[in-house]
This record gives sequence, structure tokens and C-alpha cells, in this order.
Amino acid sequence: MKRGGERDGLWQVRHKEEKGQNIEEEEKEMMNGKDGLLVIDMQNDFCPGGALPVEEGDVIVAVINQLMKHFSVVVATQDWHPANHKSFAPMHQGKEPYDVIELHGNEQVMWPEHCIQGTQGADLHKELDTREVCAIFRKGMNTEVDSYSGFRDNSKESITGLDGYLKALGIERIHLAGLATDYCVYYTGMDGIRNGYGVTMILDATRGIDVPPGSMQGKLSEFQSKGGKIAKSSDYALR
Ligand code: VGL
Ligand code: ZN
Repeated sequence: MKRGGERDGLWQVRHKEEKGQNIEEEEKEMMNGKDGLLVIDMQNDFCPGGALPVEEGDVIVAVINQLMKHFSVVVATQDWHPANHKSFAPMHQGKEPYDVIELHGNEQVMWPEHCIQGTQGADLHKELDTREVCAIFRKGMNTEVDSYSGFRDNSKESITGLDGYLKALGIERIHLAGLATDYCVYYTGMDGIRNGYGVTMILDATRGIDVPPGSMQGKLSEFQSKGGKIAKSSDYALR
């Protein structure tokens, strides 16, 4: 299948192993039209000054803009909540942001109100180069259930259509950037693995919340234990 602007490039993942001495092993993989970049929730509310700010959340925009140039398929997601979404702490009497409750049988972190449909907080960061974005998938519209993954809601009841879109375009490997590492990026990655993609998280093109503390480390270990790869933006090079 041929798409306009298809680009070939090389990206590499370096593995360092300690075996008495440092052995540096380099693995190179060719990137082609089967690779897609997913830019997760690169929205104002997740950046400093927003409603649910992630530390340095805005710093990665420039990194992502550079990365996009290496991919012919770039997809973005947007957290897109109604104003009365049940993940919002003010919807529950006596609950404070970052408390954890049970909601319809699932653990639910109480978030500050964020990414309300149509508000400036829900807009993609204005410096994000959306010219390179082929499609935007929205999630979190059902008031009753949160939706971290770009593929489906947390209750596994409804899908966004992202999987069908990627498969229709012949995408076999997805590369993840955006916010937040330990929530929407992580859950999108885990679903990606479940749905049969090779999944790489471009770690310096993400930033995390780390709530509760340790969430970052735990989620990254879990992701790698399921076959997810970690890379850095400098591993991607156009040749
Ligand atoms: C996110 C918390 C609540 C995210 C979205 O994009 O990681 N986190 N909604
Ligand atoms: Zn949300």
C-alpha cells in the first residue's frame, strides 16, 4: 500500500549489559510505512498552568514535532470529557483530587476537572505541529467510565476505532509519545501489545504524573515485562 509522503528511516535501540565489563550491544531496526507515531493527549490541561499539570509536560512538544518527521502516519489522541465526568473529584462528596475510589467496580483516581469538551484546556498544545497529524481520536466521553487508553475505555466496553484505523493502514508497530507516561501513554501501550502491535515508548517524548508515588517505575516495568520497548528520541534518525 502506498501513501503520500511515505518515509523510510532507521531507528535504533541500544541495550547495555553488565557482564563483568560493559558490553554495548546495538540493535538497529528499519522504520518504514508499517510504523506509526501515536501522540497521546498533548493537551493544555496536562501542561504547566493547566488543570492537571504534568511536570515539564510542555517540554516534549518540540521533541514530538521533530519525531513526527520520521513517520508517514501520525495519530493524536485527546482526552475529551463531559463537564460531569465521574473521574472528577468534585463529582463525589468529600473526595479530594488524587484520592482513589471504587467506581462501578474499578479503581478510579479522582482527578481535578480537566479536558472538558470544547474548552481551551482540552485543545492540543498550540506549538504542536498538527500539520503532520493524520487523525485525532477522542476518548473519555462516557460520564461513567474513564478512558486512559487510546484504544478503548477502562471497562473494556467501548472502543475508539483506533485499532481498526491503524490496521487498515497496515501499521504493525506503534511508537508512543505524549502525556502522561504512567496513565494514558502506558495504557495505550499495553492495549497496543494486546492488539498485536510491536510497541515502543519514546521515553524522553513523554512525561509522567507519578501518582501514587512509584506509579512511573511500576508501570514502566510492567510495560517492558509484557514485551514493550523503551527508546529515546535520538534513536530515531532519518537516513
Ligand atoms: C490522563 C489522567 C486523567 C492522561 C487523562 O492523559 O494520562 N490522566 N485523564
Ligand atoms: Zn481524563
